[in-house]
Amino acid sequence: MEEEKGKKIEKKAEKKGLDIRAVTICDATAQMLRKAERDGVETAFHRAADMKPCPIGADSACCKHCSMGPCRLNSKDPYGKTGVCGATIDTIQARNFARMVASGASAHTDHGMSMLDVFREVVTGQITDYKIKDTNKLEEVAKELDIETEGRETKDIAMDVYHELERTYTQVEGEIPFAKRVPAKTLETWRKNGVVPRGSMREIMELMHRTHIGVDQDFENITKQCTRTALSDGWGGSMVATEISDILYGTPTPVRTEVNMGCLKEDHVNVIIHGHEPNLFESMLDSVNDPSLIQAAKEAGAKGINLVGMCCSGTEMLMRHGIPHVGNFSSTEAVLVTGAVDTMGVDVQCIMQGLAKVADCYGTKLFTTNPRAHIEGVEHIELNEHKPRECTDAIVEHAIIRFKNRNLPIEIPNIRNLGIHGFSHEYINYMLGGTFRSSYTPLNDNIINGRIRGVAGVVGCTNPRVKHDYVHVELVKELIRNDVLVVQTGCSQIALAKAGLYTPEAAHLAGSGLKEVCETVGMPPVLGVGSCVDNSRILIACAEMVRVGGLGNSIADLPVAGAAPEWMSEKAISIGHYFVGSGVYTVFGVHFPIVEGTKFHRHLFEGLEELGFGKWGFAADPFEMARMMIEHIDKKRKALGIDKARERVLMDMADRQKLEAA
Ligand code: SF4
Ligand code: MSK
Repeated sequence: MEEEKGKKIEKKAEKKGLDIRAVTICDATAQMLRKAERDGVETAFHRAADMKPCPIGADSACCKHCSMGPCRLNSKDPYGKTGVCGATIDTIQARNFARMVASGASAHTDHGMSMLDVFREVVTGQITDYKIKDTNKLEEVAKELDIETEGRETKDIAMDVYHELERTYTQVEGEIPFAKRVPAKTLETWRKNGVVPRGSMREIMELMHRTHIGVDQDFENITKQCTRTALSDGWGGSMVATEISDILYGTPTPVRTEVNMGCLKEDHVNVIIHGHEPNLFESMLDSVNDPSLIQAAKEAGAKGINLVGMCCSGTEMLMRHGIPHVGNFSSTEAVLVTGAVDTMGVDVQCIMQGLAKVADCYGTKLFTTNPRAHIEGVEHIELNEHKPRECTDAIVEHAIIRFKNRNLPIEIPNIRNLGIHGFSHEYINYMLGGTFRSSYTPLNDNIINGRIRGVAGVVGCTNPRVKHDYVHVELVKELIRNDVLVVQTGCSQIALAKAGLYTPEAAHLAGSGLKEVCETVGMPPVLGVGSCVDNSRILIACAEMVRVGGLGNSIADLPVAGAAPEWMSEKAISIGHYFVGSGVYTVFGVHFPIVEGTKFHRHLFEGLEELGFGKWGFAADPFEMARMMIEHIDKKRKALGIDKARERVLMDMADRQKLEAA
């Protein structure tokens, strides 16, 4: 039976024969895809090549919200017919888009609420394996929330912070706590448009209600609730997840570390953690440092235990502890093809079900750990935060057994890329202003004087529907070449780290203005700020740029833009929409799930900006994407009256001499 199964996979892979150079620019992934084909193993790249996306679904021109349907409209003639209930193309698209936002926002807010649960239990002493590590940050957050800190015990402050932040999720009426962080003019726009979030549970519930058959059938009104829900993610669920993770596990500061598959070690027991919640990884860090487990690994013939990360769990640990990272979303199956991974522990989000089969082929032990996320046929060892070591020690023990029984050839791509990661908002503040006057003032000054043209957030997933890492890398290179400082999170951060842009030396790829700033401060032209939940750090940075002054009164005034060039998840849509809701022009790649030329399309791509928000954009090509973002940044510079300063700063010596002679 097993043999038959193997033969079937082999046939499939043979039949497909991917053009590997056309699907990825990551050399390690390419090497492993070649090996996978030799071994007869299928990956998402093969499945993507084998399965054409449904064109009607891709354009979001179908609805299955009730059993009078499913109803399929024609994206070539979108107003030619309606659904059985009479729903128009605009209603159908807006509802589909809204449900993506609801799902994405729920992923982040559920994650954030779990972090808050752990925080509460730590504060009350029910959980003892995790501790409050960053009391300074706790106090800073408390002060922002108007909680008294002077002369009070950490525990009392923490409990007040918990109660206040719980409102982010559960509050039925009133504005969420971190609305306090939103620049006044941006908040005014939100209030005017009725989109200041209440608790995220309420917002997500209402959005799901409104997208039910026969409820909200006005695309503009649906979009309004979409915006409110997405903002409850960005300035709510995600922001709380980031802040609580920093308080519990430490606020990141720059750390030199390596990425790519070469971080696996053939002579070590290799353990990978993949997913999104830091609780699992933090406990695993303790497990792999436990002398008795290290001893057991040595007795099994290994030189030690090698812990590495993947996807966003990996990016958080890279930022906080300098743990090496072996690859982003599209490489999660490929890394198992090395045969060197003894166990992979996963928690929530972006865990491909296909991992189970690939792990099986190479004898890797795959474990699910979160009660929300089991995989059929995969062993589940639940992480109980009251005794997390039971789970993580067990995963290491299984890894040691697998190491001892390794019986397949191992091939690890010999590629590692050194870089500097860990630029939290707090550190950027310090880096630019120094210990005694930490501030964003130097950043704003350099934007005003034109050395830095603007700031771009380039974030998000990778997607086997497009050439892996290519759009991220080319887009970022083009932006920095044009003096745009880039901040990054998630899988995009890892794409650029693999491309070698996380070193101060990469400043030579930047335009002359940005290069000068990087060289003065000693920073790379691309700053990694964490996992996809940590996009909230970019919101905080935007708010700080407004607060420091000189660049307008709202986030919508700033010369900034955002992009998710290879997005794939519903979380990405929620993130994109909270940036748009906050005032940022946000460009997505791959494919935008809307029929072009419809009223809903116009509303997202133009109408929202007219209401004082940001707006959506789309381009599949990285150079076109960069052009659109730079054009927007220049438009904002002009509106601020700082466009001339940039022209002056970019004059070269010959230009200056000409001027002086005149
Ligand atoms: Fe069709 Fe309307 Fe039902 Fe959607 S809600 S499936 S458009 S009948
Ligand atoms: S892991 S959401 S593929 S960034 Fe956050 Fe990467 Fe996108 Fe998942």
